Amino acid sequence: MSTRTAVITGASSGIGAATARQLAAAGYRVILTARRKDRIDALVEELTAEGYEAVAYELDVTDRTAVDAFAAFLDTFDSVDVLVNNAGGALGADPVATADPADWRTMYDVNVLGVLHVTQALLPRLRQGDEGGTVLVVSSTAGLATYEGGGGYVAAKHGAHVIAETLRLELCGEPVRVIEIAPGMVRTDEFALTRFRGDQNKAAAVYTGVAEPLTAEDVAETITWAVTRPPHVNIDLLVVRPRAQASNYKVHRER
Ligand code: 8X3
Repeated sequence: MSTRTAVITGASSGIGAATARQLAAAGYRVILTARRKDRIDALVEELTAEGYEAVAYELDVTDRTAVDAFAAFLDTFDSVDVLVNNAGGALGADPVATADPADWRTMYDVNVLGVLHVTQALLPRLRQGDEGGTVLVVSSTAGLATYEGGGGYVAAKHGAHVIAETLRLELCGEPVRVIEIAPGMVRTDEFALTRFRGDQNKAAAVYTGVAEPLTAEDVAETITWAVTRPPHVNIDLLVVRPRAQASNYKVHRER
């Protein structure tokens, strides 16, 4: 059997990078995409040195022309079996009353239209796999419930959640699974820092007193587990939080 291929967006750091490592270890040829080519080049070098098959491709998922060119590039591979839509993020934590519409637009672009672009462009290939294809959306618990200051990010992640739900209905009967993984509090190098525009104190405060937020590796394990189930098993939606977080609101913080 030929090597199965997995495409991971947002693979330059955090959950995306950890997922690339774990899917490679699970036997996939991994195609890493991100805007920051130097980061994915370094990761590809690391994976290649370990004997895995890995390729880096610079991609901004909000740029449809670039995404279509990426899909054409994938024609050189014999199959495209798994798409992990991981690229995304939050900008700001402002209330609806004062939030900057430009931030909302940016979040909609990457978290919703980014998923739409790559999924649409790769779907013809994902439909062709011998064992069927997998579209996985890394959404968030913000895609399932809101919180004050979450508005723009929550709206966008609800959009990503709706793409997964709708696509699963529309593809029913076809050999393509649609999986949604919704992580809660995950401490990565960049998520909170990006959200708070580089303010280290605000970013650190998100995790203050939380003994063990999830790590990128924890979420990547969940993604890898869902992807490696037999083709007839579709993990529709999996919510994963740290033990210290019982809901978006209820987080245990040690003093
Ligand atoms: C991240 C979870 O709680 O910051 O997707 O919205 S939260």
